[in-house]
Amino acid sequence: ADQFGMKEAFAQLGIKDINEGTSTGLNHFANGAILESYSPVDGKLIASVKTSTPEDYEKVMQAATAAFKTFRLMPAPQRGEIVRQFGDKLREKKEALGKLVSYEMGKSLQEGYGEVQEMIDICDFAVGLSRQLYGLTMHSERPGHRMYEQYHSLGIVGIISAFNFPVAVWSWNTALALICGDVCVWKPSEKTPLCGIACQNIIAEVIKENNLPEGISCLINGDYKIGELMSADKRIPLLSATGSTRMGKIVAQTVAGRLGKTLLELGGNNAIIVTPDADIKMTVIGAVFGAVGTAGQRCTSTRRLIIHESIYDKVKDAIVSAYGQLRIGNPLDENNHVGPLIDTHAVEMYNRALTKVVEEGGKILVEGGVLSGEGYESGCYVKPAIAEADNSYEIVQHETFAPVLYLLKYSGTVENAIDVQNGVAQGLSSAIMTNNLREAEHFLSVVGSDCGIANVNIGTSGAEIGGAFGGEKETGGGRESGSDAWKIYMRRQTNTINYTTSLPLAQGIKFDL
Ligand code: UN1
Repeated sequence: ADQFGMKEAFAQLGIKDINEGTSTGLNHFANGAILESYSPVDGKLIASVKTSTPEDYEKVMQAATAAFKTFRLMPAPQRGEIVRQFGDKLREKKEALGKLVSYEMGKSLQEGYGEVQEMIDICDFAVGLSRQLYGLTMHSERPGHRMYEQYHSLGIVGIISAFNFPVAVWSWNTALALICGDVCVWKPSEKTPLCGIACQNIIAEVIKENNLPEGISCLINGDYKIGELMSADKRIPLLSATGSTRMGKIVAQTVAGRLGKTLLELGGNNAIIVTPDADIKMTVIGAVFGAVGTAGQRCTSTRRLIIHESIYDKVKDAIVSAYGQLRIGNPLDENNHVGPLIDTHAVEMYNRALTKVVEEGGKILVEGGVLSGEGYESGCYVKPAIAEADNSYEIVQHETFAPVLYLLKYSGTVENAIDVQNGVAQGLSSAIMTNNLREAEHFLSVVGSDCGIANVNIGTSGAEIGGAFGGEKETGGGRESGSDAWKIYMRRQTNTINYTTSLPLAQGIKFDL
């Protein structure tokens, strides 16, 4: 039975052979081993995808190199028009692509649609930006001289993305890279290859309709070896990588070894501080969505709640009771709040975290566990869990990509809570729940949160694309999507022009011949 209309969605996305296990994907430049994609929703084999060999990689890179030579000559606003058409196609396919994301990755349908909405939003943002790739003009110290800076296209942008946002993160990079006149080579997660193929089919249509070379946006399905080739490849001036801190360190060192640029979006260990002045109802919604949304598999997922002792029991009871309302099950069924984890390995990590927190002295408040029986055949559905813990526990210091929330207690002033919040290796997202202006401003000040994202009276996840997205410390320091994140996709050139008949030197240096 095709209860959720997956067949129709696959057809719209140009993906063949649902549940038949036959090859799908791009027929060219994919002559490698077969990669099987299983849905965590029902455990079924969705399709088998051909991966690329190192020889295929080379062909892709040649296609991208050739495409860049012409694409960079297209005026930026015209490149914006290409991205506008891409955004329109995404609007048409939002439902189908959102469903595929939900089915292949396991996030709720609402969040699948939300992810495609982020793609549409970044396209709109990029279209406007295509007329605004501004450089500054400066006043020269020399008479009859003019100084300004301009931004030129950079070249091939490599994109390595993670399973948890299998389509949006690619689009954040691609939409900006394209208006900047770059071309893209994308390696999606091995866990979500069909999302990669669906996106490639959509953008390839736009490229074809505009008679542009396909090398403008390339897809390579493959394992970490493709990532290694990309990291070492001098033809890729910028490598944008999303994933674990472990992966990021390897990529960063290899790319730095050839003095290339990286844009890294790595792990988070995001906390919400709940002060005595917090609105409890808002806190519950923000914390629960933050902790269980995408089954705790967002980089921005709420992992720690740092609650003032004076309201600790009240907040704890409210959150525990909200967890009692959560419906766990097929994410395509909109009655459910929480879908499965990506695979059984993730389930193991989840179990390990729950064992570890107890070993370290934590107390379980909401029992976890793996669900079995009808509807849970994939073995990937787990109960969101809550444990009382201490920030010093090794497991609390670690990002577990699962719905495990740690409650931490603080006493005294907000400074103490900020110390706890900042007392981890990661620095992606953070939030404070308070109606106290002094606490809120303190949290946002230079001595406040050390994260790339700091929110007041909203949770840690669900950032809008208009702001720069990324974090500090072991999160990797990169910023993508909004604000001036586009600048990393371009090379800056400072130009000084002399329109006189003499050649005065800067700094007043005399040099007469
Ligand atoms: C991620 O988890 O890698 O802020 C990205 C959010 C989303 C993006 C998350 N807009 O939760």
